[in-house]
Amino acid sequence: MEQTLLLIKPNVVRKNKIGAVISILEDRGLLIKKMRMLIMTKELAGKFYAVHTGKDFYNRLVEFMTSGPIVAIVLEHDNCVAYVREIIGNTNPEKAAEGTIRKLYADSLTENAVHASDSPDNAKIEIGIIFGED
Ligand code: FUP
Repeated sequence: MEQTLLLIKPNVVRKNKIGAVISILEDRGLLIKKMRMLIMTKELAGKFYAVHTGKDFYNRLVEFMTSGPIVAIVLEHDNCVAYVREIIGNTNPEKAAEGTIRKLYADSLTENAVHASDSPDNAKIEIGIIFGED
């Protein structure tokens, strides 16, 4: 069964909405296979967001992602990557559809509540970065 990596970002943790986000995921039938709370180091954020190195928003993104605890979750479902991307909504919360996690809990384009892998190949890479061999 296909898996994806979802990150609940620091703004959601600060707003006490971890449970609200997890409820949406479970209510949509997604299975939680692994979960851990962690604080991203600058090094881990650099590895995770390597494709964005050098972009104008990169420093802002790394500062935000290392600003407090995050919750990392491995989810499983048929067609999981595309399904979860639909549930989280557009990267830009102003463009996200009603009822999506980003529409509900994002504070800005950078503080956009959650991350989810954008392809099955990236899901494998990202799960490896966060969960390693466990
Ligand atoms: P997504 O795959 O939806 O997480 O979006 P991207 O990979 O395009 O962007 C990664 C993160 O960079 C986003 F979650 C938010 C941040 N970002 C900005 O802060 N500014 C931008 O202009 C684009 C992305």
